[in-house]
Amino acid sequence: MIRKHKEVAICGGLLLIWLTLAVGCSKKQEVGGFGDAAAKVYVAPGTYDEFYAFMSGGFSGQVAVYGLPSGRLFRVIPVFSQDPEKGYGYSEETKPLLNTTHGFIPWDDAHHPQLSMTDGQTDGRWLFINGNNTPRIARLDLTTFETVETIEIPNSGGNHGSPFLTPNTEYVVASTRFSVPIPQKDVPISSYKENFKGTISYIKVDSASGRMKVAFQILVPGINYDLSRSGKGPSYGWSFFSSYNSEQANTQLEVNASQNDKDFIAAVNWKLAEDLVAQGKGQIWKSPHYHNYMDHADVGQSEVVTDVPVLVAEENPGLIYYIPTPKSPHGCDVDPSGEYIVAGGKLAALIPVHSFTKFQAAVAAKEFDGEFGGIPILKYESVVAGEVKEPGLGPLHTEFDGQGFGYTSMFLSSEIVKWKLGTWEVVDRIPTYYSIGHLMIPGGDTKQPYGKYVVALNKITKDRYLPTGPELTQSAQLIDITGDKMKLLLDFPTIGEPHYAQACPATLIKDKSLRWYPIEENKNPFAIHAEGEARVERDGKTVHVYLSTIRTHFAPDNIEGIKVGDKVYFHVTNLEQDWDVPHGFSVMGSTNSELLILPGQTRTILWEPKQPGVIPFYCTDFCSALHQEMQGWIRVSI
Ligand code: RUQ
Ligand code: CUA
Repeated sequence: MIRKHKEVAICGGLLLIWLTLAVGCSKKQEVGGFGDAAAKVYVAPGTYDEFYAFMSGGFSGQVAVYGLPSGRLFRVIPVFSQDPEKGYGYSEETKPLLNTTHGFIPWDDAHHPQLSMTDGQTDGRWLFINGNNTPRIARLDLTTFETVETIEIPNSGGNHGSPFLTPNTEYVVASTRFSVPIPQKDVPISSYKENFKGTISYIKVDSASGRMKVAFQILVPGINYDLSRSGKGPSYGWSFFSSYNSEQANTQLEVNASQNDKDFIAAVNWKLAEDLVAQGKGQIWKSPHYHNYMDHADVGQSEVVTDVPVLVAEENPGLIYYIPTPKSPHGCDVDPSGEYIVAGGKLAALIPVHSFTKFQAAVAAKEFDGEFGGIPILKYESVVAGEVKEPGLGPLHTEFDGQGFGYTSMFLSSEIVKWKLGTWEVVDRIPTYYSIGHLMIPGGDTKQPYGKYVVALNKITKDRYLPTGPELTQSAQLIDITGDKMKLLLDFPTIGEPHYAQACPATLIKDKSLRWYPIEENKNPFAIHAEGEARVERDGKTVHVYLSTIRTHFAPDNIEGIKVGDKVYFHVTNLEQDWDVPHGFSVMGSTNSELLILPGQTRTILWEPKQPGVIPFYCTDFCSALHQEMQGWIRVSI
């Protein structure tokens, strides 16, 4: 399939490139010749995968959990999107997680999963992921694989550079992809240069509970802050953000934001920022934002937080430096030692690698090359450690194997290049099918990567799978990196659009997995703890049905006395105390979704009967041989 012109859009950037080249889709791979690949990905029935992989669903607003090396999909976890399969975002308990200052928002664009870390290593406790559209960060609990918290990021236009972590999960960061007037005001769009700003936010994570709180924000010049990594080892205390549109263009960015030879990596001294805020140097801004969390009773709560300390970058010398970086950099990655900062200049013909040691020396010697928005720009030559020459086209993201090599995804030339840290020479390359965005090595952003595989996360899969109409699946490709030459092992489809993914050894998570919620600890105010407590209570036009489920019946299963116009809340408690025995609940004609109630849990759904009659309800999850019998009726009268 040769195409003369191929229009490609880079996610995360706003770039359209007309390529008069037959890259990507033209180089269909030979079939066969995979040697022992099948054996390497075969996980025999009844045995486990070595790694959990958490892949973002992109515009599905979800996270998908896969096993590696098999590529088997285990679970889809709803985060920013309502999910009728699980009743997430439909049940009264989970609806608060989707509250924002813009109202109830049942969707977002989830890009970058990030596993919590202790001392720069994955600890298997939580997974964070950003919502790009209505700026939010979510936290998932890896004992339950459920979303337990969301926080809105105030003073932000597009939360892309997020939620990258500091090495002990002290903070998750969030940076503005789209500069906007901050605080918001009604101004001409053409006044971008005077009025538009960005923010870089640090969200404190409580080390015991995981609870998030916006600790402070830094008001920065109005350019697009794209991706980030934190320093570690010698660079601990700093974080690095790629940026583009240093042209500050407000129209036709594909041309106008691609003028400058170099944009910046912003190096932020977050330890200093912490001190400045502690000294009261932050201005307290009134910036209302929602903080939503599942409380001790597993019931969602929303609170509005208003006060946010804001540091103005240009008023606080030493807080931020700009490192010139070619050209419209996208990825920004720090190697395991913490010495090297690698940028993916998506329009650059090379991969620039900065040195933290040189950066510090350049700052001390004031080797500046002017300033931008009051922030000193360092000299490129003073900071750059080396350049990976002729890597291919469209470098985006880099991960590390812990053996001294970097692996960079090349969007335009659809390949992964492997290069050596220190000598910067390209040592291997492998085609991907097609248009790779992110790539992921288990632990590839940590101090000690687990290595073994690199997973390519591809945007386009033309001719790789059975066709499914105009939209084809997106996909991941598993590549063996244990030898000198990378070897393709497996293709597998993914949900939504996988931007980033992270993986860790299954042993960090699997033995902590919760099997059921202990019923004696169920503090939901509408929970019942035994079938004898099941009942119907009326309070004016509101009816509370305290319903229990256990194999294989509901109690009560004959409900009378409901009237047209009532608001009926079904509070369904699953009394099972056994692994993998959820029950479902649905009512004919419900305008809401079903409920899926995990063992020991209570979930509530609202039903508003519109006409008289006798309405059936039933269990939607095949729970035993008598699942078909698990049903009941509700009589509705005028
Ligand atoms: S971004 S590749 Cu958020 Cu690179 Cu998608
Ligand atoms: Cu309970 Cu089917």
